[in-house]
Amino acid sequence: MATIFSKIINREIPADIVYETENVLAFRDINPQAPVHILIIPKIEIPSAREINGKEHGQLLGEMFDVANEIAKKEGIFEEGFRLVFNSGPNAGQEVYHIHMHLLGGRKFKWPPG
Ligand code: DGP
Repeated sequence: MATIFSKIINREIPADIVYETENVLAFRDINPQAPVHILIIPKIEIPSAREINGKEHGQLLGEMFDVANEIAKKEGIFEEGFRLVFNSGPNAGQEVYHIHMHLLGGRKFKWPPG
């Protein structure tokens, strides 16, 4: 089902887009939890990480990680490190059911997460 992220992909609503490939789009989170907080999404609609399987989506997932590393370098947080998160389903607090990788950086994070 289409979400607000489909509207961002289709340029129907604005977003601060930082990176784009044929298959992947990355834009700044509207409610940043760190100095760098970017969402990396596939252009195809997949609701959550629970619908991922390696055979079908391996290439796409690999591309999302390539994009994350590329952005981390551009944002100057590659060496110091960063966090990549997929919130998947209700207990993880997923709000938008279009799979997205959070790229968070620019500060130190705690573990375990809240
Ligand atoms: P999650 O809880 O993993 O589903 O996170 C969804 C994130 O998406 C949340 O951090 C806020 C962000 N978000 C929701 N709507 C918009 C939007 O319209 N634009 C942007 N840039 N980010 C959004």
